[in-house]
Amino acid sequence: MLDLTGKNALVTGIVNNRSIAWGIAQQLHKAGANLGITYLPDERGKMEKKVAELVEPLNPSLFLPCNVQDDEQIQSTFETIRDKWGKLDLLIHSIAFANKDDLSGDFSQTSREGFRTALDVSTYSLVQLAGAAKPLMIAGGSIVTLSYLGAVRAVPNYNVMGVAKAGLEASVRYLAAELGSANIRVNAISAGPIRTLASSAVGGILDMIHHVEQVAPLGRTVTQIEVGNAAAFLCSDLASGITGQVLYVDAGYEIMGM
Ligand code: 0WE
Repeated sequence: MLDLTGKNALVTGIVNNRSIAWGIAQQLHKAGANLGITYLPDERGKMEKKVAELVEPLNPSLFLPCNVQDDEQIQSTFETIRDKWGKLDLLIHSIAFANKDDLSGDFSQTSREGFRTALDVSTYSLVQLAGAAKPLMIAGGSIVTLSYLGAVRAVPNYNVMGVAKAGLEASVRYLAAELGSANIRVNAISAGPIRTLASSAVGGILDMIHHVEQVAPLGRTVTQIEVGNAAAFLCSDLASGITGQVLYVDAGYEIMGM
């Protein structure tokens, strides 16, 4: 049923075994996809080593540095995909960053630089990766990005990231409208709060998770693997009629009023 054999998938956004992208990569691998993994390079090469060790069991056929703030790294990532794979089928965008100072306190005090950084890394990167992927998705394709409820509700402290995710969800719709004629689908998964490297750096994340456990219909939070399963579905032919959507994978939290 859910079969991704013969599909080439580029997965961005893995930093450790708590990353949502790691849950997605595992489930794409399980469904038979051929994986390319990107990592955010640092000066010492620590991230390269760490991510390489983590993803080794998934036998990625490409493993590439890709800092989305560096146009040349994006260009060379997609040149390598063209040279080594010839075509790309699936793209997972699981990247976000805002300065920690901009994720608490008064939203009205967000600096121009902080606003720019959050939207550059978290929002524009989807547009740029999709634009680079388009000419390589010659047999059609599926692009999946990760959003959060803070895009459409004022979640305390999410602040500039809420604006970035709102822009991300709008970008999903504009990309879907453009790329549909090439049979490329573009969707977002709005995941409930999960303990990851990013969220663990946020004060009060455990209280938020506890709140979700009280309110969500399923009485719990979701796992990276559950998000991975939804991503595998959106990547598969089972979702051939779905594009431009935001799929909530949040144990039902979003539907509740109180
Ligand atoms: O999108 C996210 C994570 C966003 C994020 C988190 C950090 C923390 C550390 C982006 N950049 C940074 N930069 C850092 O330096 N989530 C949905 C998780 C998250 O982040 C929050 C949340 C939730 C939930 C921030 C404030 C309030 C709630």
